[in-house]
Amino acid sequence: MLNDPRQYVRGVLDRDRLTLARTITLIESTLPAHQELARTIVDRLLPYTGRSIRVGITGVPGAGKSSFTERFGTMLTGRGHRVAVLAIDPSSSRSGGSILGDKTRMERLAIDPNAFIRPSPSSGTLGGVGRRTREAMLVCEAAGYDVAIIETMGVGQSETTVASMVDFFLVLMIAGAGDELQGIKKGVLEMADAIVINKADGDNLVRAESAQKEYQSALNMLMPASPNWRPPVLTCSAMEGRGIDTIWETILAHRDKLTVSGEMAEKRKNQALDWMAFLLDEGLRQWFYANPRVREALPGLRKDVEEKKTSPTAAADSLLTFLHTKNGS
Ligand SMILES: Nc1nc2c(ncn2[C@@H]2O[C@H](COP(=O)(O)OP(=O)(O)OP(=O)(O)O)[C@@H](O)[C@H]2O)c(=O)[nH]1
Ligand SMILES: [Mg+2]
Repeated sequence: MLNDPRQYVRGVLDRDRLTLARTITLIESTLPAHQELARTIVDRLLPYTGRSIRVGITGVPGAGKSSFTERFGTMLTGRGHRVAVLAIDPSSSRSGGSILGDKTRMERLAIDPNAFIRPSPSSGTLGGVGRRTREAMLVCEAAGYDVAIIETMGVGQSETTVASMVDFFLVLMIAGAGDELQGIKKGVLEMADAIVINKADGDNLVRAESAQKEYQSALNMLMPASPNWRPPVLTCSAMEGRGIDTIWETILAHRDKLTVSGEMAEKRKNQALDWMAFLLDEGLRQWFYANPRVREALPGLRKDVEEKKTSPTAAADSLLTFLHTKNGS
């Protein structure tokens, strides 16, 4: 591995795929030296970021996220865009099996010179998925990708994390038996800029269209997040390639409306501030637990609380007093 940040910065700006991949590997690394190098590189690339359309995609396993991304991504590269796909994959850190699955579901995109696909493991390192994915996205933007697709499976906090770093959050659904709203996590509807019912093909077409109506009426009952955008419910077939262009047009219309109203700039600004607040929380916590006096006193105080010798409040208070002393003293 190289260790001169300038080489990485130049390589990324020159759109060299290998350097891009290596930079993301540094971002994902848990080694302090790599983390520091990554921080320097990302900082220097920052002026070249922010120019992509950032699209988040979520959906239950099997909804067709990878198939959709394949269609959507190849349509975009066909129109002259450069597309980066960052997939947050809970299983990739385990076996890599599902990366292989995705490679086969994204056969064309995986070999498309104007696309860059990168699965990112969802465990480890400071800031978790949020930090790695956000920084990987920034680096891809600096490498000239003008559409960034962040794909996540609907697990844990990953939907909220992804929604907080994109311009447009797309929830991919499939028509199921019975209550169409079953299985959708509360809060996900509120985050959606559009809901798309996939697999609207063959025998499933009628069910997809009735699901569309049900979701639309559910959405109509919610207060839209923006006065200028009512999240639509669309249908598509990733398999047949139907409805994919309408989704892109919807994303562009959303961007245009919110750009004119000033909401897009506001959204990105707030995302940056939220991100800073998150990093501060994270850093404070690390700093606190690294304090030698905290480390020394914590086990005893935990025990005292367990045995009701002291109250949780008193224990926390006495630990927090250590913050008034210099770290390490
Ligand atoms: N009929 C039909 N099948 C589809 C469509 N899109 C995807 N599928 C099928 O649905 C299955 C799941 O598709 P994936 O693209 O792997 O779904 P995913 O959401 O990425 O799944 P995970 O990565 O496991 O979360 C595959 O067998 C696809 O062939 C579609 O539009 N119509
Ligand atoms: Mg997938």
